[in-house]
Order: sequence, then structure tokens, then C-alpha cells
Amino acid sequence: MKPVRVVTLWWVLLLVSRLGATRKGAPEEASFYYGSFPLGFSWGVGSSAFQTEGAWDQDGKGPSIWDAFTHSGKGKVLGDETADVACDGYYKVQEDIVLLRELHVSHYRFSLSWPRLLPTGIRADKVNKKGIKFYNDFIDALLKSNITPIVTLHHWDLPQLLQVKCGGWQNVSMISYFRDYADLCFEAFGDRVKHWITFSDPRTMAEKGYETGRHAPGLQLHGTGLYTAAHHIIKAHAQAWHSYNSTWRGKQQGLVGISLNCDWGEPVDISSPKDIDAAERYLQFCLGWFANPIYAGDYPQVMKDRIGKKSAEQGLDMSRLPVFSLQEKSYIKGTSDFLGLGHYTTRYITERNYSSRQGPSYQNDRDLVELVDPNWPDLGSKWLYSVPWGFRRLLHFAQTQYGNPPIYVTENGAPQKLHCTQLCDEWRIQYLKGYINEMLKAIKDGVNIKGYTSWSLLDKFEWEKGYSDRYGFYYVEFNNRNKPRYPKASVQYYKKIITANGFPNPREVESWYLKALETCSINNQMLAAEPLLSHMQMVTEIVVPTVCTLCILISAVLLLLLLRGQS
Ligand code: GBH
Repeated sequence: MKPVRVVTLWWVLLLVSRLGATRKGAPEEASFYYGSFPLGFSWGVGSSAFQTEGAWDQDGKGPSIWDAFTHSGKGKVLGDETADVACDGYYKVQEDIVLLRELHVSHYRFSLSWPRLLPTGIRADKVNKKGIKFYNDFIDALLKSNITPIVTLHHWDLPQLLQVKCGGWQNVSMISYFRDYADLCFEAFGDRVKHWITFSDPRTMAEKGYETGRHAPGLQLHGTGLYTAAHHIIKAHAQAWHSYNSTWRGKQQGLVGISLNCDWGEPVDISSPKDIDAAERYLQFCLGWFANPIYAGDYPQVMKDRIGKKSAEQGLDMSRLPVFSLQEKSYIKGTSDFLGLGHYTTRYITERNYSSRQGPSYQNDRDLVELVDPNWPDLGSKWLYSVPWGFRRLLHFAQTQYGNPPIYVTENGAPQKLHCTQLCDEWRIQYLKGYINEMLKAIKDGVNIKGYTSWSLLDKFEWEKGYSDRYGFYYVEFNNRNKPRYPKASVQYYKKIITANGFPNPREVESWYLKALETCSINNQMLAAEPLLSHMQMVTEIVVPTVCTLCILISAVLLLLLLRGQS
């Protein structure tokens, strides 16, 4: 994050001059591809438990590290927001199913809250029956609406007691706690859930949770903590997969994978071997870090080399990157029935050698700088620029690196540009259109993509950004106690892509756009009327009962006085 902004100013000049000299724009972007997706391609939207559910201490749920982090009162989250209520999703299951139906999606990707199911995190301590019931009902409701659940076991909301008790992912005992939790979920829900994702974006969990401290649990164990966390997460993933494979697969016939998020890294100068290597390094430190052990049995060679060399230079006996034993390698290799891929944006990459004396850190280990092209449209977020062609390249990279695995795109989306009219999210539509089209091209090229999950169903709690970034197809009025949802224009647009299973022809695709914008301006008026509505609601819920009570009291007093006067 910082490197981008810090270096942007003076690197931009260099970048622009180099780009001008070495490339004539990305050729594949020039032409929009009209065509359809394979029959049976799965379209969906996603979300995660902590970001939407609320009900943080209800019905027996234990606290998560994100509850502790947001409650710490130390300015860790923009505006000191919490997710205590968030979208109130825990109480709005039926309402949200209606939204999913309206979108015509074939799947919904959501996550289970570990501390809602196991309040202390440990299965042997206590299973929360109400948590089981909540997800049971939710899964049943989805299936009744013909929507396939794609279920993530862990999207960052670790039970706080496991953090307190053993230091979270720094501790090797987490592996078996996670395995027990996964097993419980397979047992309780696996008769109906056939698509499991063990972890969502473990790289961010490790990097932000244990290196930069910007995410819960907020630790800054520079250059070591993140590698240890990742090591345990990879092993925990493998154990869960093996447990499914040996105990549940026979009867349940489902799939277990992992979801890895990675942006595309493009060399600044495609004729410079150093830049090409740096971009490759960027991808290996990002995607390869987790995908390589799972698909090839070990960390990427370049990570082992770099981190090993820097560790030695820093006077350490051993590499800061942990080592898998031979036995572990073969145990981990092959533990993914599909690759879940999350993708948002692209960076230009160039080499930059950091001295080992600057101290250990992930940043220094990579020896590179991330840059952005100032011409890329940004969508109101400092890190996310719309660069659709990068998506196609990342999909190719995953295909060739990991032996053409079945791929589910588990996250892709953009927040609405801030000054855009609330429900008329043209920017999100352009992003959606561009990225889905590049995915279609990748499929035509032969990448084995099974489904696409747009991020996300609702505006929701965006971690350290609070509620400032709105990724939803549905706008959530967070200031209103009822958290009402309103469809943005992109709902109409995505629905059309889904129904047509692609992009039929220019005339039709253009008409979708116009139609979507028409509808959203009507909806905008509804939203504008919202303050009036909530005002009326206040009148009925507070003013009327108060006045009535007062009237009754006064009449009682009057009656009493009257009676006294008579006697
Ligand atoms: C996703 O991660 C999360 O999985 C998802 O829950 C969330 O809703 C979504 O992001 C949007 O917030 O601001 O420069 O520090 C995507 C990967 C990596 C994206 C870290 C944000 C921070 C960039 N994330 N990145 S910066």
C-alpha cells in the first residue's frame, strides 16, 4: 500500500516514459469479446460472516479477534466503526435470500463464523447449538431457492480465545483446532454443502495480521510472524482436506479447496529481464506462497532462495521461511479439489534491492516496488484500479503454474466511486463488464474456469476501512436501525449477464446499460425518501407510544382527583 503511494510521484515519470517506449497498451483490451460462457457455468455473489452478520454476542456466539480489535478503542478502524450490527444479516436471512433470487445467481459464497459455532474455538469445549441451527436454516433456505452454497470455513474471524490462549496462527496447535472445527462443519452441513473453501485469502491474514498489524490480531512480528502463520495455515488446510477425503468424501461427494487472492504483477519494462524476474517474484510471493505447496509440495524456489539469503545476511542460523519435511510435502501436495481465486487489480512491478540491514520484512524479502499507471481508472479506493486485462493474465498464470486446475473465481469486485450518485454505480458496472469479459477470453483460451463470484452481495464492514468502501450490489443504509437494502444499477446489469450467460451482441449489451441506469434513478428517489420514512418510523415507534402512555397516565390522575372530589 505505502510503496505505491510513496513512489508514485517520482516513478510515474519513469513509468510513463518506459511504457511509451516498450508497449503500445494491452492489445487484448482493445477488443471486447461477444460470446457466451460454457453451459452450466456458475454465477454467484459472495460475502463473509464477520462483515455482514452482526449479532456479535447473540445466541451463544463467542468473541472473535475482530470483535476484540474493533472494540479496543485504539483507532484501528476508520471512524472507530465496529461490526457489532453490520448488515444485521443474522436477523435478515429471508430478506437476503430474496435479494439473491432477484439477482438470479446460481451460487452464494459465504463464510461460517467459527466462534458462532464454537464459542471458545475448541470443539471439545462446547458446540453452540444455536449457531448450528442458524447455518442449517440458512443453507436450507438457499437450497429451497435453488442456490448452491459455497461455504468458506474461515474468513478471518478467529475465535478470540484461541488468540489469547495460544497466540493464534503463531501456534502449531491451531492446526488441530482448525481440523476439528472443519470436521464439525463437514459433519453438520456436508450432507447439503458440496463446495468447501478452507481459508479465504490467507496471505492477507498472515501479512496484515502478523506483519503490518493493520488487521486483527494486530501483531507486528516483522519478517517472521507472517511466515509462521502461513506455515500453520497451509498445514491446517491440508489436514482439513485429508479429513474430508478420508472421512466424508465417500458419502458426501463434495469438493474442498482454498481461496487465494492475488493481484496481477506486470513488469514495468517487458524487455528488462530484471523487471520480468521482479514481476514473477511478486506473483510467487503472493499466489505461489500458498498455491505452490498445495499444488507442487513446497514453497516457490524464489521465496526459499531470497528469504534464506536475507536471513543469513541478517545473522540468523535458519531461514525465516519455515521448512516442510519430506513427509509434510507429500501430505500437503494435491490437497485442493479446485483453486479458488480472488482478484481485484493490477500493479506494475520493477526490481528494487533492499539492503538486509534494513531489518527483516516481507517488503524487503521481495526486492521489488509496486507501481500504478496514473491513467488507470480508480474506483474511489486507493489501492484498486480497474485493469481488466490483468485478470486474464493472472488466470493464465494460474493455469500454467498449477497444472490447469479447475478454478472458481471466489472474489472479484470494486467499491463504488465516492461521488457517484448512490445507487447509480456506473463505475462498478464498467468494472464488472470489463473483468467478466476478460474472464470469458481466458475461458476461450482454455483456462478451466467453473464459476465466478462477484464481490459482494451487500455493502458491508470492510475491515480497517469501516463502512467507507461500498462493494455491494445492494446499498445498505447503515445509519438506519433497520439496515434497509436498495438495489444499485449493477443488480440489473449483472442479472442480464447471468441470464444471457455472457455478452450476446453490442446492441443488447448497450441496452442493458441504459436500462440499468434508468432503474437506478428511480430507486435513488426511494433512497432520498428514506429520511422521511425513518422519521415516520420514529413517529410510530417512539412518539405515538409515549403520547399514549402519557394520556393514560393523565386520565388516571384526573379520574383519581375526580373520585376524591366526589367522596
Ligand atoms: C478482500 O481482500 C477481502 O477478502 C474481503 O473480505 C473484502 O471485502 C475485500 O477485500 C474488500 O475490502 O489499502 O493499500 O492497504 C482483498 C485483498 C488485500 C485488498 C489488501 C485490500 C489492502 C490494500 N486485500 N488490500 S491497502
